Formats: sequence, structure tokens, C-alpha cells
Amino acid sequence: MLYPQNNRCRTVFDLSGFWEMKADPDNEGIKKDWINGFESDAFVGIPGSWNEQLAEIGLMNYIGKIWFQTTFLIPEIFSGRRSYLRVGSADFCAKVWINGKFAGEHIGGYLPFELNITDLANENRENLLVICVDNTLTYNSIPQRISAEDYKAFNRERDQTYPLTAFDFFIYGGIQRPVKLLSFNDLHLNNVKIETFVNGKDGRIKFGANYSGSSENARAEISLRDGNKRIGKKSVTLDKSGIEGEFEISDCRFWSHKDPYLYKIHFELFDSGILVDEYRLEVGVREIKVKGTDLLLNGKPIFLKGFGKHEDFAVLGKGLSFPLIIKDFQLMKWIGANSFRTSHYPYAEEIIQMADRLGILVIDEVPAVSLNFRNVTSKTLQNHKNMLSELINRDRNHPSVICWSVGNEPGILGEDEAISEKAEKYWSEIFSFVRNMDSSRPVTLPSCIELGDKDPSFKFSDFVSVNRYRGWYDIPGQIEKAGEELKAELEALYEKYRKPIFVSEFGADAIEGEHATYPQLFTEEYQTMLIEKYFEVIESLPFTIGEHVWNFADFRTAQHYRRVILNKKGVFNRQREPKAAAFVIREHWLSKHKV
Ligand code: GCB
Repeated sequence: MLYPQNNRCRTVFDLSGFWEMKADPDNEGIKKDWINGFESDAFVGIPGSWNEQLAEIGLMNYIGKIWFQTTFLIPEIFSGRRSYLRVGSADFCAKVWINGKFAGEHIGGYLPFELNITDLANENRENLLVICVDNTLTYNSIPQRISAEDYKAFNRERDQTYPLTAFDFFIYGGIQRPVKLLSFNDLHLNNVKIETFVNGKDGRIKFGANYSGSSENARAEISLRDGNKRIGKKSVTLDKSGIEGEFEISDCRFWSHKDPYLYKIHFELFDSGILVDEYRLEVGVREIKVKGTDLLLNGKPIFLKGFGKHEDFAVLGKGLSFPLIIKDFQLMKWIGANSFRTSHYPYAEEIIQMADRLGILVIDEVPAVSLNFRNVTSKTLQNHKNMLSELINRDRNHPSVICWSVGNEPGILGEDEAISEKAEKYWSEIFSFVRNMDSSRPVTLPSCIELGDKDPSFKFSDFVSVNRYRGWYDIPGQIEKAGEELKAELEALYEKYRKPIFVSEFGADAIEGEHATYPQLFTEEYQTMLIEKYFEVIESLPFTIGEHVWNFADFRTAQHYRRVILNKKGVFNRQREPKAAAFVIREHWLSKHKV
């Protein structure tokens, strides 16, 4: 699936706007024929999570089905062509009807899906689009559900949140990224795959593409541009195996966080000499590898400085906002970060595109967060693989994506199960699945303190990623001691696995305006001092490859006494204003630890 593009052969209409909605707590929508339209309860802004928008009609903590509807007309330009409906994301799963006819469904909250609606939509009258979105999770879904019985089984009833979630971010629901109508000619490109290689000063781009539709007389032209200058052109006759080829670039300008240079590839499909499809792609030529104790970008060691983030903002929830994307990148540049992790799910494609352009490195994660192996089934594994496959297909062409993260912190409940043979087998399958799909990037899995040095995934990871909260959840209030224990633990981990270590999370909650002259949790000073201590320890060890502060900004979580509405570990607050720590980090990353 390709990101939608408007050009001479492709047309995109954005259906964002005010849609009608109706909650279905009693699961009666199908019975009452809502697929043919319903009397609505309210309007909802799309894209956007339903929760904060519609809190006043009781939907803040709603888990279940919500029906959405809107109407659209098929533009004349679509006539006689293929029409598709593309949903940027629907959290967690969605079923779609056009004019009362079933168009398709999708499972997984953070990735796009496309449905062929050519035979369902009418060209001459208004069409009714109905989408039923359900944010209910199960033991088979990724992320997994958690129940009151699970907490009971582990004697951890006090850890229960409202709504019940196995993870520390709010369970937003809805259509959170844009819905678009697309039109293509019958013969069109479906998918493009780019791989790049670095050889001394020269670069190589290997491309492959699949297409739909057939023709006796079709050919593809693929050209490569450096700015406005065409530097390569290939002509390929279409055969069943797709389109393949390579470009060599001598004296190549490689993509990096310091110089995010993008070449441009242009695909054109001709049928009997007539242009029937085209697609433009920005390509960064770069190579990422783990070697010894280093993470190498284009052969040079790189140290990751940055954050775990969230898609989260007041009112929008996880709804896509272009200004917010820009603001976050501005702040990352301002503070001297070179990277972030899409904790704990795939972010909007628009964010990854901006990372390519601005030179920010991305660790791309799927929402396999806090897997409880007591409840993991073969269906969980299959869903996990499906999600990885959709993510890799979506993001593999982005130079900014330097690593796949296959989940986060298994075993928050069920530490013993998370270090069992069952878990080991599970991770062995997941890591090889990813490597079979893409051998050009490292693969990792951030692990929690509860599993210590026993996480079975460490064996499979290209580098060991650890989330550590010494000085916060462990040994609170004692920064020196936290630093000493962190150092000893990282050294022991390295001794055991002999792989580079990435500290993928560390931090402290800070409430703006709380201050103290002594180490006091929740003050701005404590957050600052703890982060500085972690920098000191991590940077003193020769086998570390990065430090990601948790979190970039404060974010909403489910309700629990441990959280003051938000998780306050943001270095920026939820409105993106800096806390005291931001200035110290900036000074450190831009002057003291400049890499
Ligand atoms: C973690 C999790 C993250 C939480 C964080 C915290 O280890 O990976 O999702 O938000 O700790 O603040 O507790």
C-alpha cells in the first residue's frame, strides 16, 4: 500500500471533517440496521479520538463500539476508474459499509488500510459511508487486554487502572488519522520497495514494485533525480514478477541526521505508450548496522539522544495534527535530540515523512506492550506478525527508520511466564519473522527491570534495550545510589550478552512549579538531576549506544493513584512548554555531549 499522492494519474479526496456518530454499548447496531444509516447522537471531528471530544456525553472512558457515518459524492474524475477508501487508522478495529454493503474490515489501531469500493459506490448519487469502530481488546489482540481476574491471579489488585489497561497510555478510540477517497487507473502501482547500500563514496539504490491490472503492452520508466537534475533512468517491461532494478550513484550524498539529503525516484507506468500511473518517492541513501559495541550509520558510530514519545494531545487524543507534528520536531531540534522511539505503537506516516526530511532517527515500534505470557495464544502471535508485516511494508522505504522494535516490556504481570520457554520460542519466531522481511535494520525489544538480565529476547536482539527507573520506582529519592546501581547493572548486562546497550527509557515525574533544594520526587529539580545522573553513567560506558529520556511530553494515562491525570515524566508539559530539565538537557546535548 502506498501513501496517497495526488498527481496526473492519481486523485485523492480527503473526507476529514464533521461526521455523525452513535455509541453502541449494547451491541445492537447490526440488528437495528445501522449499516444503512442511523439517527446520530452527536457530531465528531475526524481525525480525532472520541474520548475528550465527547466526554460530555459520557464517552471519556468508553470502551466498545461506536458507529460513524458520513456521505460523499464520487467526483467525475473517478469515473470508469478504480476507487478505494483509505482509512489512516481506526482504533482498535473497524468494519466498513458503503450504501449498506460490506466493504471490508481491519484489525489493529495504528496502521492504515485500503478497501476497493469501485463496485460499491454510485457515481450518480450520494453515497453513505458507515464505519463501526471498536476499541475493545482481547488476549489475542496486540496490545492485549487485561482483566480484573488477571490482577487477582497475580495478587496485584491495587495496580488496576480505570479503564483497565495493560499499558501506561490512555486507551483512546476512534478514527484518528484521515479517511481518504483514492482513484487509480486499472493498471496501477501497489507497492514500492527501496533498499539502499553504501560502498565507500558510492551509493546504490535497489528498487522493486508491484502492480495491479494487466496489459500486453505495458512498461515502466523509473527515473532518479538529484534536485532538479535527472541522474538515472531505467525502462522495464512489465512482467508478472513485478518491476525491479537498481541505480548506482557515484560520489553519493548519503542521508544522515546531520545531512538528511533525499534523492527523488519517479515511477511512471505506460500502457501502449499512454501514461496510466505515476508515483514519486523521496529516497535517502544510507546504511545502518550494529558492529561490535557500535551502532553504525553509514559506517560511522552514532549515539542515540532523544526520547520515547506518544501521540497525545489535549482534546485531539491521538488525532493527527499537522501543527503538532511540526512543533514536536522543532522542540526535538531545539533540545538537541537526534532520535525518538514510536513508543508504543506505529505513529502516523506523516510523522515518519517529516523525520526523513528533518534528519531525526526513528525506532519504529508495534503495540505489543506488556505481553502477559500466561494469556498469549497462537492467535496473539499471528496478530503480532500481521502488525509487524503491515508496519514494515508501510515504513521500510523511510531512511529515518533505523530499527524495528517488536514490542515493549513483556511481563509486567507474569514475570516468570515472560522468562519461560514459551516466551523464548515466541520471541525467536518474532525476531526471525522481522529479519525475513527486512534484514537491513537492527531489531530490538525494550525490556523492564522485573526481568533483569533474564529477558529471553536479549538473545535475539541486535542490541539490548532496557527501560530503567532506578531513582524513581526503585530506590526513590537517592540519585547517587541509583546511578551506582545502574552502572553496575549495565556492566553486568554487557558482560553477559556482549551486545551494545541502549537505555531506551529513564526519567522522573515532575510537576511544573514544584521545587526543592534537596532531592524530592516530583520537583523539577529532581527530574533534572536524575536525568543528568543517567547521562553521566550511560555516557561513561563504552558499550552504550544511546539514551532516550522518558518522556518527551506529559501524556494522558488511565486513572490510577500513581498518576496525576497525566504521566508527568515529560520534559515538556502536555502543551509543549519546557520544564526546567529541558534547558539542562539542551545544554548537555548541544554543547557537552555533541555527537
Ligand atoms: C515504562 C513503560 C512506559 C511507562 C513508563 C512509566 O517502563 O515502558 O510505557 O509510561 O515506564 O512512566 O512508568
